Amino acid sequence: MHSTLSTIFLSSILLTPGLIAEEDPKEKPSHCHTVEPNGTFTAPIFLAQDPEKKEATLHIVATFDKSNYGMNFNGFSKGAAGYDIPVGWKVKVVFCNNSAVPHSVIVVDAEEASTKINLGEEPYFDGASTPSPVAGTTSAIEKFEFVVDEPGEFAFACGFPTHSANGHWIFLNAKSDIKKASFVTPKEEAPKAE
Ligand SMILES: [Cu+2]
Repeated sequence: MHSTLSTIFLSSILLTPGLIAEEDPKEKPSHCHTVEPNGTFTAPIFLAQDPEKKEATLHIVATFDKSNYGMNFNGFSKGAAGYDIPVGWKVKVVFCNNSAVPHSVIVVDAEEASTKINLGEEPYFDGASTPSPVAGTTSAIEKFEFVVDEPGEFAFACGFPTHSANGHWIFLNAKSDIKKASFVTPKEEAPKAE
């Protein structure tokens, strides 16, 4: 199902120090991860893509680790990481909440993500949210897809009130000068608060 390219990408993610270190799979098995035969857990592939079809599949996990009090996607918050997507591409999102606290995903303008207390129910692009972004969902997997039809700086934000303003968002940059999608992480992660 996944291309070799994605596998290489996943390897580089798994080598990133600290990204999944706070997970203790023995104590807290995650339905958002794949259980390997030896009992270890593998993180989902955050990005798979087919540049010929102009399609990207994103796995966005809420409360991937404990950072930012769990208000993170894929271990990142406050727009510290995110996706670069070429304009015109279809984006298929698989959202998984790894927490008993409600979370959701809605695409909004980047500035709204860090300032608005309630992001509402209307995503920036048609179809670009989980089914009930304000209510959110607990421990569920939800899917949605949309077309990035204009360039700009957007965000995958949690629509549960107050979360996004408290940092529960990663960026979505729609670019007309790129030919491939990427999951962009900071080169050096700032030390996480204990
Ligand atoms: Cu949230």
